Amino acid sequence: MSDRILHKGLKAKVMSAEEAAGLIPNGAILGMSGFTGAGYPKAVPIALSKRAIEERMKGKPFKITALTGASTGPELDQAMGLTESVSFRFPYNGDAVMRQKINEGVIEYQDMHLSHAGSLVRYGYYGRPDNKIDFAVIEVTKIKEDGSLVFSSSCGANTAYFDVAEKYILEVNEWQDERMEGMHDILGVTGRHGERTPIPILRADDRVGSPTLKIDVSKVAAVVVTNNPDRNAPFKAPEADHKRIAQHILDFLDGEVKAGRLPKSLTPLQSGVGNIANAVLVGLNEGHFENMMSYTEVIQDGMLDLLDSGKLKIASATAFSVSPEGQERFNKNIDRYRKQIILRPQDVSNHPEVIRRLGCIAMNGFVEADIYGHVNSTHIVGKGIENGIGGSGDFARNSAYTIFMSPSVAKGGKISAIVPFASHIDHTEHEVNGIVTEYGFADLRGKSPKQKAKEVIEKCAHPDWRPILWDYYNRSLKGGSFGKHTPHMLKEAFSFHTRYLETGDMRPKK
Ligand code: 0RQ
Repeated sequence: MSDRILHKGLKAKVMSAEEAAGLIPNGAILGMSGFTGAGYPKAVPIALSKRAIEERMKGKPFKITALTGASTGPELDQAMGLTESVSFRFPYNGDAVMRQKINEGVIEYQDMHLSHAGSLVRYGYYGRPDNKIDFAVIEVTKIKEDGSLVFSSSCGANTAYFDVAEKYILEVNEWQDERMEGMHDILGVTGRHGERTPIPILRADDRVGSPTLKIDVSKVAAVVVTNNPDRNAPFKAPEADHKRIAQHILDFLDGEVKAGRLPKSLTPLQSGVGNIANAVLVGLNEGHFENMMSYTEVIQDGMLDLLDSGKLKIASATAFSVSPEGQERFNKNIDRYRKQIILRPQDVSNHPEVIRRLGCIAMNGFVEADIYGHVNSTHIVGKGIENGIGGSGDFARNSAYTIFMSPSVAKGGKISAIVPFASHIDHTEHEVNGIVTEYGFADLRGKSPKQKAKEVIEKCAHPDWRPILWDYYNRSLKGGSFGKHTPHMLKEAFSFHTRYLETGDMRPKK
């Protein structure tokens, strides 16, 4: 028996993952923990996938609705994608198999701002006619004597799922370090529209909630003990282009400090996931900014480096996304990190009110940006989803600085990340104020669309693509007397994309 389950009544609910999965009927709506490969349930989803196969062999259907915090790991999205045991996925996916099934039209997916997810679920948009969901399936580190829960490596949308689920299945993961207790700051954003009160976070390091979550233990249907690692993927050492992107951002921030618009400690940093974001953090660690704070959604290795060097005083997020080496370092120094790291529910970590108040600096990756500054973070040629908007929209719309970054080309130069018209727009020119590639930083503040186009083409586009983009822009500007605010030729606006679909290359034939 696990010594992580201290509540007597809940000890009696321990069963195998297969038995727990057996409680879940076909068509059930599950709200699961998990965010950026951290803190997701690892045994019940595998058991559900096996069950789906068994049921199908008996000629019976078996599919569930999978709601989570954000991305999970192979035990959930890959297994359930492969077995097609999910009918609807929400609000974010980063798994390649699940992505393929979504893009093949086998699984329905709604990609949603992560700060909105809990509220939408509480309003019943993903639930049964009575607005409830069937099960919350949540990974925890520990169940205390009074039945309160110590969350694991992510908080995600757990509180919302506990609020609306009829029954709970808890996975107690002994792999998670027990000493995480005290790192979480749980505050439910539960008010109905029009009845909400302020979230009293005035600084990134404010704690405003409770370290554990008290639940109604009578709703717990099963407790499953696991001992499986999070999906901790290694980071690549920053490539030359990533380092250049990072340097452009650091130079820009330097300029802002010199201009008196930012303090030397900057304002709280939000940094997306991935290798470019990590390169920026590495750059910050080598730079001269001190006493920084972060108010972000994910803590990755670069954040740990910054905490270790003392340049970052505090990291507030909703989840970890560290490498295996980062995990080791985390466990080794956990007593110090507990004072430096705050894990919050995603409707608090990503809340527009707090982000706007703190004046965050948001830095996220993009798929493509257009010459006028509209950004596509999610869709390949406007149709296939890559991952999802994640928290990028929450931070982009509300931060003091909204910076998007990407290499200037993809797929060996066949794709330009700068296009005439973004084929899907997640972030509009109204909130995007910086676009960065290895070639430079386009500062879009205080500029009209035509002025932005010049900045984006000259600073960000790959040199091979600049004449092609100028040709589009100049010909757009010529026609008639109307439409000189944001010049376009609608028949050609997606010519880069249509060429790519026809030939596998966005470049015009010579
Ligand atoms: O494809 O994997 O087949 O090689 O897209 O691109 O360059 O590896 O970049 O991993 O940083 O991801 C926008 C997707 C960038 C990410 C995005 C292809 C490219 C490659 C991935 P391959 P890279 P990254 C915090 C905030 C939205 C969510 C967000 C993202 C693959 O940053 O998901 O910001 N952002 N969340 O080759 C066709 C193009 C392409 C392209 C790249 N224009 N056309 N393919 N690719 N550009 C996190 C959370 O909220 C949880």
